[in-house]
Amino acid sequence: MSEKKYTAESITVLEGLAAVRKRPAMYIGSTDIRGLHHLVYEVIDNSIDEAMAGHCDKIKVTLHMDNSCTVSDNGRGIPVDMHPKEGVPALQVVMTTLHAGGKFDNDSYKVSGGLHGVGVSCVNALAEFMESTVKRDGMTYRMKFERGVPVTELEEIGPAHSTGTTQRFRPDEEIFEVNQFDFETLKKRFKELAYLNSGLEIEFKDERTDEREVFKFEGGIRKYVADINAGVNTIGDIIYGEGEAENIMLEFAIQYSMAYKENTYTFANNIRTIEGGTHLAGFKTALTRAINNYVTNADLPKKLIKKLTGDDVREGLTAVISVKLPDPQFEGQTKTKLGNSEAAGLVAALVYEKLNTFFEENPKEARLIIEKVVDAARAREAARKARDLVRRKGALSDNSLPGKLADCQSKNPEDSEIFIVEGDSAGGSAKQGRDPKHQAILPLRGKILNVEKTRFDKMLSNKEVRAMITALGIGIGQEEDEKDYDKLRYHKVVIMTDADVDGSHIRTLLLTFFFRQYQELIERGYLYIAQPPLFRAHKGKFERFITDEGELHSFLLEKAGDDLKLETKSGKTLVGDELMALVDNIRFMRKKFGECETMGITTELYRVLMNYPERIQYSHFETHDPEAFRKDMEEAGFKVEIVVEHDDELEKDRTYLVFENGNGARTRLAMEFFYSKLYKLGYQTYRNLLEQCGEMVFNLEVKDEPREIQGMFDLYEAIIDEAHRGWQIQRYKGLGEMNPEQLWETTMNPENRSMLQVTIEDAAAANDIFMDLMGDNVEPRRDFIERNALMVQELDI
Ligand code: 0RA
Repeated sequence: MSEKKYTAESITVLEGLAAVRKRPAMYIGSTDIRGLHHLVYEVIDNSIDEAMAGHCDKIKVTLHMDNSCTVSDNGRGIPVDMHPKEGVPALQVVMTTLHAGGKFDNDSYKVSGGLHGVGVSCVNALAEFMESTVKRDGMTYRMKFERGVPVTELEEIGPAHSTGTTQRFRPDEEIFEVNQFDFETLKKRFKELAYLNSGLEIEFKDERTDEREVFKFEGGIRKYVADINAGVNTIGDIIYGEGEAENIMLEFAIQYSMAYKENTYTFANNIRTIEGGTHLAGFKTALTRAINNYVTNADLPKKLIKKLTGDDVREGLTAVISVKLPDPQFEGQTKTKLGNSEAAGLVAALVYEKLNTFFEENPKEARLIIEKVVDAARAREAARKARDLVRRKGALSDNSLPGKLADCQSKNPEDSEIFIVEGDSAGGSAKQGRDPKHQAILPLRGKILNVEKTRFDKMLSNKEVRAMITALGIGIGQEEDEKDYDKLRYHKVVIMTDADVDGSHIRTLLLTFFFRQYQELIERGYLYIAQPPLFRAHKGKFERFITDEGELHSFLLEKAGDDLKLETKSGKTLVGDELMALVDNIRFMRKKFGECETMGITTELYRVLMNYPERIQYSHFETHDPEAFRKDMEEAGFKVEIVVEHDDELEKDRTYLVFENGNGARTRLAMEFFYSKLYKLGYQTYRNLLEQCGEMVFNLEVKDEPREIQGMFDLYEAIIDEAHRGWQIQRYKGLGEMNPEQLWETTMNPENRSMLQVTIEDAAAANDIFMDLMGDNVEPRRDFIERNALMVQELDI
C-alpha cells in the first residue's frame, strides 16, 4: 500500500466528518427513525437531481437483510477523474467533503440548502460502511468507506456497458437509536417523489420481507390529484399548468369536488412544504383573483354573481403545487415553509394567467366551479352570522370563561396547563385530582364533537368547541390577525381522552381542529396528548400502571420468570427469554388473525392458508400443479376455484382464488393478497413458530406441575393465565374509572406522567385521517376501507 500524505485538505475533511459524527442531529435533525430515513432521502436526492437534470429515468432502492440500503440510478455516474485542487478522485471529494455535493456541475435546482441537501458525505460519516460504485466511460469503479474514512482506493473492478451510480450504506449503530428502516414511510416518500417527477421510475424493494413496489407516473402531479380524488364526486377535469420564469419552475394541478374539505399539497424542490409559504400564498391569491375576475366578467345569472373569499374558492379543492427554484429558503418550526419572496409573485402571475385562459376556453366547467364556490360562500355566510351572534352575546370575550372550565389559580401562561378531557365523569375525576394551582380542566361531552358529515365551519358553532376557544383565549377566525397567540392562557394544552376507539376518534377531531385553527399553537410546541394507563396490576403492596395489553403481558411474563417452563413436542425446553420470544411470535399471529377477521377473511381460512406448506405466489402455480393445490385445499375443507377476470379500471387481468367452505360460504381473494404483509409476515412468523416447536403440542409446566396444551393460541392463553397468578389486574375502560388520585399519579402529575408533544406532522396526519374517514363523502371512506382490505401491493410481474 502506498504511503498516504496527509495534506491540509485531507485533515479538514476528517475534521468535518468528525463534526458530523459528534453532532449528528445538527446535520440530519435527529438520530431516531426520522434521522435514519433522512439518510436514505439524502442519497436518493442526489439521484433525483440527476433525473431533474434529464440524465436519469430509473432509481432503485433496496433494503437489505443486514439493514443496509442501496440506492442506484442510471444517470451519468459521479465523476471519478482527479480533482485538480484536492489531488484525489472527484468521487472521493463528494463522499468526504461536507457540502461538496454535485456542486461542480453548476446545476441550479438542487435541493442544496434545503431540508436535505447536507450532502452525501454526511451519510458517509454516519455509516458503518458505505460503498460507492460508479459506471462511466465503459468502466465500473468502486470505492469503500467506513464511518466516512476511505478504506480502499478508487478501484476499477470491471467493464461497464451502461452508466450510473450505486450507493450502499449501513447506518452506524453507534450513532442511531434504531436500525430498522420503515418500509411504509419510505414507500410514501418514494411515491410522492415519483408523482413530482413525472416519468421517473422508482423501484423499491425490501429484501427483509420480499416486498416490492414500482412507482412511475407519466401524468405526474395530474395523476397525483386524480389519485387523491379517486372515489370522490369531482367537478370537471383536472386543470393543469406549468411554466417557468426567472429560473423558477412551476407546475400545478387542481380539481374541484363536491366535498367541503380542501386538500392542498405544496412542494418546493420536491420537499413537501407542510407549513406552506410564498408559493402557496401566490397560488391562493391567483385562484381567488381569477375566479372573482370570471364572476365579474362572464355572463352569469345574477344568483351566481357574488364576491368570493379565499376560503370560498378553496372549498372542495384538491391542489398540488410544485415549484423548483435555485436557492430555496426553508423557514418555520419544521423548516417546511418556503420563504423565497420572489416565488409569490411569479406563482401568482403564472397561475392567474393559466386559470383565466382555462375558464375562457371551458365555460361549461367554469360554470360548474362557480356554482360550487358560490354555494360555499352562502354556507360560510350563514355560519358567520351564527358566530357573530355568539360574539355579540359575549360568549367569546375573555371576561366570561365557560362555566364548565375549572380554571387554575396561576395567571401566568408559562406555568399553566389546561386538560381538555373527554366526558363529564372523567372531567370530575380530573378536577378533584389536579394541581389547582397550575392545572385547569375543561370537560368536553364526547357526543357533540361528532361532526361527521358536517362542514368544518359548523364545528365552530358547536357549544363545546366554543367553550374550548374561550378558555384558550386566542380568539378565532380564518385570518391570522384575528388571533392573538400572546393571549393564550396556557402553554400546555393537553388532550386527555380514553384509550378506546371513541377516545381516538375524539383525539383525531381535536387534532384536526387545532391543525386547522391554531397551527401556530402546535408550532410553538404547546399541544400535548396525555397518556393514561389501560391497566393497573397489583399484588399486595406492589402496584404498577400499564399502557397497553402487550406491555401487560410482557410485564406478567417477566414477573412469572422461571416459574414457567415449556416443553415442545420435539423435546425442546423453553424458559425465560426464549419463551418470551415464542410468546411474542404467537402474539403477532393473534394480531394477524384479528386483522383477517376485519377484512372478511375467516380465521378458519387463514389458518388453512398458514398451514399450507408452500408460500403461495404466482410462480407457485407455474411450478406446481393447480390441481394438487386444489386437492390439498379440499382436504383442508375448502373448495377452490381459480378465476381470471379483466379489471377495467386497472386495465389488466387479475387472478382471484375463490374459496368455499363446507357451508357454502365463499371468500374471494385477489392474488395480491399473497403479496401483502398480512400474508407474508404471518406466513414467515408461523414457519418460525413451527420450526421452533415442531408440532403445536406442548407441555406447560408451572412450579413442577405439567399440563398438555394443543395449539398456539390455547398455549398463549394458558401462559398468560399462569402468569396472571397472584396478580390482580384492573382494566380501565375509561378515564372515569380511575379515582382522582390514580388519575393524578398516572397521567397528570408532572413528576410521573409521560405526555406526547404533538408535532405539525402528527396533526397533519390526523387531518388526513379525518378527511379520509369522517369526510362528507362516503366514497373516499369506502375506498379507504377497500384499499386496506385488499392491501394491493404492486404486482410482482
Ligand atoms: C455532477 C456531474 C456529473 C454527474 C453527477 C454530478 C452525478 C451525481 C450523482 C449522485 C447520484 N447520482 C448521480 N449521478 C450523477 C457528471 C457530468 C458529466 O458526465 O458530464
